[in-house]
This record gives sequence, structure tokens and C-alpha cells, in this order.
Amino acid sequence: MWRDLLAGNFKDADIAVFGIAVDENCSVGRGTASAPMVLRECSEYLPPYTATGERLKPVLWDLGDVREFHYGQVFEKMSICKDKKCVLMIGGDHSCSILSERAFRALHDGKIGLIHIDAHADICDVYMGSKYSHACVNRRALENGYAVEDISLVGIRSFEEQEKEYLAEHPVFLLRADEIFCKKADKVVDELCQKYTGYDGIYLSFDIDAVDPAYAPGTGTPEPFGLSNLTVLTILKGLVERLPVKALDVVEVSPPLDVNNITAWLALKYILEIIKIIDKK
Ligand SMILES: [Mn+2]
Repeated sequence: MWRDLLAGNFKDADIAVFGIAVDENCSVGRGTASAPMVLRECSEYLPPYTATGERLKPVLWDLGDVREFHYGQVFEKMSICKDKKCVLMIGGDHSCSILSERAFRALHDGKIGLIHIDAHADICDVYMGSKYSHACVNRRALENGYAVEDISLVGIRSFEEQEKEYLAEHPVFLLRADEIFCKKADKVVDELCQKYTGYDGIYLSFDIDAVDPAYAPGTGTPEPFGLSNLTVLTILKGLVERLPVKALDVVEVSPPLDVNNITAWLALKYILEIIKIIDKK
């Protein structure tokens, strides 16, 4: 796994990766629990180059998977790699981010921002009877040390009624997918960089369903009118390059719902591009 990307030992690795192989908090299509393993399997086939032909160095360390929805276990993984340049969590459904975002906030002092790239606002208090549904990620973040002004929602194009009510009363920074389409990706990066000026650390949470289902069909709650794969690449690269992104996740890839692993390959390609940017920092 991670062909040519693994460091010789933990000390020399700049980036740590771990999986949370859990999909019990999904509302519709499941299957994301197998994403960490499928991404690792696919990673063996990818040459260590970015799409622009830059060579990737062996900078990665894989801490394995957490296999239950358990804060203590996620905190332990996050604390082991607290001092790395960046930690990457592979989900799992988006509820996994509730645990890793909480751990990241608990492990880092200073001003910490949270950028949530997703088709969905995920700001329900309770969804289908659960406070830990993947539709409740940002409400739990607000209880776990992130303030309203720390959070940005990017790529949104689906709302529950309770979310509209919450957002009408709370000024969460929100960029809809149609706004991003009209504005262009570079402008979106500029806006977010301006918003997070003075922050000490950023957690970047990336739900693959932010990308249009035409590019990323293998996910449990596909939403039309989404962003192109290149638009999302430009946003991800720009944010990681210009902001102090110290943790990020890629969630909601569901291999059983995928077509020819298109979505898993896409997620992996994003990860390779991001690894290169972090390595250069
Ligand atoms: Mn989503």
C-alpha cells in the first residue's frame, strides 16, 4: 500500500494517515467503512507523481484503522501525530469527522478554523433520531470547541428545514455550489484565505459528495448540481498551500456503491496532490 510514499520510519514522516472504518451513522447508502482499505489497495497502483508531473517523496506514515465509533481511539491516533505537518483521516461516513475534529481542537491551542467542503451543510442537531448522524457534524463541532465564526461550509446545495432555520439565526460562512460555479475556484480560495487570516490551525473536512456525482458516483447521498473534480482540486490545493491546514479528512467514499472505483481513484488522486503541497511547505 501507498506505493513509494511511505517513509522508512515514523520519525521521518511529515504526514500521518489513519482510517476510521465506520459507516453506522449514514442516513442513506452505506459502504464507506471499506473506503480506507480500498483506497490503500488502489494506492499500490498509482505512480508517485502529481498530475503536473511532480515527484512525491516518501513522507507518509500509516497508523492503520480505528474500527468503531469511539472518541478515545480516534484521540489516540490524532495525538500520536500531533506534531506532524499534517494528519489525514480517511473515513468512513462523515460522522467520523465529529471525533477527529473534536480531537484536533482538544490537541491544539490558539485559533482553530474548520472548513467543511460538502454538498450538505451537516448542521442538523438531531437527524433520524441521532445526534451522531453524518448530518450533524457541524452542530457537534460547535459543541466541541469551534465557534460559529470558525466554521465555513463550502459547496453546499442541499438543506434540511432545521438547517435553514439554524443558518438564518447564525452567521456561518457558507458558499453554495452554484455561487462557486459563477465565482471560479481561485476567488473562493482568496475569500477563505482572507477569512482565516490570523488562524493558527485549520481542520479541512472534505466530503467527496461535494464533487458532482458525475465525477464521484460512489457515495451514499449523491447530490446533483455539484462542483467539477478540477474545481474542487483547485480549492483543495489552494487552501492547503495558503492556510495552516494541519488536519484533513476525506470521507463518504463508498466502494460498494462505486462504478469501476472511479470515486476511490478520485479521492486518492486528491490525496496525492495534497501530500505534495504539504511536503513542499
Ligand atoms: Mn455530504
